Amino acid sequence: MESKRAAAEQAVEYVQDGMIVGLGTGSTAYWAIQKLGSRVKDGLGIQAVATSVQSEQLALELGIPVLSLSDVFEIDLTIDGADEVDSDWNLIKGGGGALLREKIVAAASKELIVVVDHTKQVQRLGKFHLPVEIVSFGAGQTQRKLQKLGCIPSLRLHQNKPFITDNGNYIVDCDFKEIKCAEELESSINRIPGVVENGLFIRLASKVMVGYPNGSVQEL
Ligand code: ABF
Repeated sequence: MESKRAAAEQAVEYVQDGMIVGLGTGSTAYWAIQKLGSRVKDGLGIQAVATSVQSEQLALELGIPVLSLSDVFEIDLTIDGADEVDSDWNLIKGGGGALLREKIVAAASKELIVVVDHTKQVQRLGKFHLPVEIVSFGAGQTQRKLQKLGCIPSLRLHQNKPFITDNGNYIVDCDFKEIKCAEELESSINRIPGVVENGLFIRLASKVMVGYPNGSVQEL
């Protein structure tokens, strides 16, 4: 936890008064939101857009003013976690099931700081099964088309029922073993009818901060 907290809190140092801040989702983004909450209590004047109901609720509890993304032209800085990050700063995200809003918020942001612990750094993406958000209608068809792209697809379950995202969709976790061309795969997946979005984030990160157990942080 120290590694994640250290990376998240160092990322919050980049938040300036007056900013509109994107709030990520997951246990690393959690620490960024906590730190932002304490800076807001000390007088920092920001407004936030959350990437999940969970992060929005946490922000409101901490007194961070929350906006709807529809009311915002552009986000100044988003701080979010990731499941894997490679040397080109391409990411796999979505382990927490929030990838759709995370990708929309990331794409609306001038800057995206990705905060991870050192275990998330990989040479090649794919060991973490790629989350893909799909609509429930024809989910079997969609999974079969994902399989044809070279993966073993598994419908994500929660308490033995399909996991339902904040947007009312399903998540399929796709085991590609190793992803050789992330950019090409990202487009191929999104061309499948029934797919809403996938967890490959290609060239969206502007900075990566990596935390270590001793509390040190490497800014890539
Ligand atoms: C979120 O952060 C998700 O996209 C990703 O799965 C998660 C990483 O998990 P954690 O920060 O809890 O390790 O953005």
